[in-house]
Amino acid sequence: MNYPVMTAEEAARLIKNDYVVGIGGFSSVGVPKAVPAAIAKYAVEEHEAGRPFQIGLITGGATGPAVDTELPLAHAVKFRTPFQSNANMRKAINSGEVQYFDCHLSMIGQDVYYGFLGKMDVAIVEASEILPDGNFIATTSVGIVPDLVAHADKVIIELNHAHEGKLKGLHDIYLPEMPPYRKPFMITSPGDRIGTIDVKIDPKKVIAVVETNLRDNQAGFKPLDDDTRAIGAHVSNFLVNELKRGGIPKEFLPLQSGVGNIANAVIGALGDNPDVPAFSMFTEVIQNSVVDLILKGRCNYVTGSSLSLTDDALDVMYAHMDVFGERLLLRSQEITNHPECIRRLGIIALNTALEADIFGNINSTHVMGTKMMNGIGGSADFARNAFLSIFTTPSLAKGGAISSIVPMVTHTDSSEHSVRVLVTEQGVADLRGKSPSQRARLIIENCAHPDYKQLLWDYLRLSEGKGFHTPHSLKNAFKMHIAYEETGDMRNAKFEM
Ligand code: 0RQ
Repeated sequence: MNYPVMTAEEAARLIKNDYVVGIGGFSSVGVPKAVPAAIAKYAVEEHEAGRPFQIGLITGGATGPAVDTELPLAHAVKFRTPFQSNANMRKAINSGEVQYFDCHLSMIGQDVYYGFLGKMDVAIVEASEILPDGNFIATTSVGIVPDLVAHADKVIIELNHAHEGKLKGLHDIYLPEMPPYRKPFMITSPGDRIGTIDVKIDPKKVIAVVETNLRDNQAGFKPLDDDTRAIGAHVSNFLVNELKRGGIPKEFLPLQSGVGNIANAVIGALGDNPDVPAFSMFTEVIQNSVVDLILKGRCNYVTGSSLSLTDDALDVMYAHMDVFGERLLLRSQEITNHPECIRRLGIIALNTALEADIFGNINSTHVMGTKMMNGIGGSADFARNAFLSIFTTPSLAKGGAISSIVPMVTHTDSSEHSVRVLVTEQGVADLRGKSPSQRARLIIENCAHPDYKQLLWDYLRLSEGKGFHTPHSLKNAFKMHIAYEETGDMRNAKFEM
């Protein structure tokens, strides 16, 4: 196919002030890197010339430094959706410069093609190969790329030679029909294919191809500490006990694991526990620990929307494509996170909280209820629909000045109705079939840090016996948070009678 080839700088000039731009990529991999960085430079030039230049960004999820560092530093972003995990973008969001619309990741692709987000002027996506018919092979993620190229008026493709010839056949691309004509997704086991290996595109839309040779440069993980080790051990022991008592079928069930250090450590711990059978994963982000587990035969199969791997882990995968080619599949996030698939397959979902309240409500996104950390991501897609939804968090943050177990969360991402099990380094609270009062007792006893147990018991006792189903005291519910803001330590909270 004879698409126009040009430099990133030339392609950047095709983007106009006020454009809505779709950016491919997911969990900071498979992201176009050269054109967004060139747009940032172009924005600075435009601002220096006294002309306005800001664009709206619709992405699949986190989009890495070329997008989430360079563009906010150039003050070039008007709005962004749906998930980011970058200090510069976070700062721009929390200062009010960027309007941020946080959204369940299973829904953003469909929001695009339902037209809920309006017209999209240009999509910029990364490809590892352009096929003779003009369609292309994606790179290390799928995200919402099929939706973006279907919906955008025009498309710019970054052809990244760093992955040339390595990824063909690893993708399963499927774009659902519009309701009321949508059909069931015929996925009854994690490896079922329902689509094509390439992304279909109308060749008339392609206005530029920019050639690159750039690795994803994904950041590594923090080394395991005692807390993450303990959380991993609690989760795996809990699942082994469930298996023994028949709470989980003897075949075991596919796992989903969230993003970040804790999620990566938990999956590693599950793989290391000989009593946990070799498992499959139906997840959103494939992190480093999975590569190791596949090679050890501890993970039979993994399907996700991105290979969120450090370069060395990706090299290990590329060196063993005979193994990974049979055991790994990348899909769009609408499929990996779809309630239909999650419920049918009976996923065991493992996600991370910033804070949990004593009744089991989870805040994964808002520090002190106001400052955005990353976004809800796919956590609630999985939590709401899983066979078993487990949330983990260390019981303390900021050196102990914050208790992650609080009377009332300052923001709710996954509610008490979705959360089945809460795990901290202190222990496990199995919340299934328990009333709010019973849940509160279990969470305080099993999950709260000893430094905060008495405070939380005091809170519960203040509110109990007053005829409430959910024993809260509205005047005291945020006293711990207020104590942190005013004195720098939640332990200074004083409840009113
Ligand atoms: O901040 O590094 O400045 O000290 O939060 O905490 O312990 O490093 O945890 O990397 O596992 O991330 C929930 C953010 C956890 C992530 C979250 C501070 C703490 C530290 C990070 P510092 P850790 P992790 C599907 C799943 C939502 C999306 C999701 C997330 C920083 O897991 O974004 O699940 N989840 N997607 O000090 C104030 C508290 C705190 C706190 C921790 N209570 N108050 N700060 N911190 N607890 C996949 C996708 O969606 C792509």
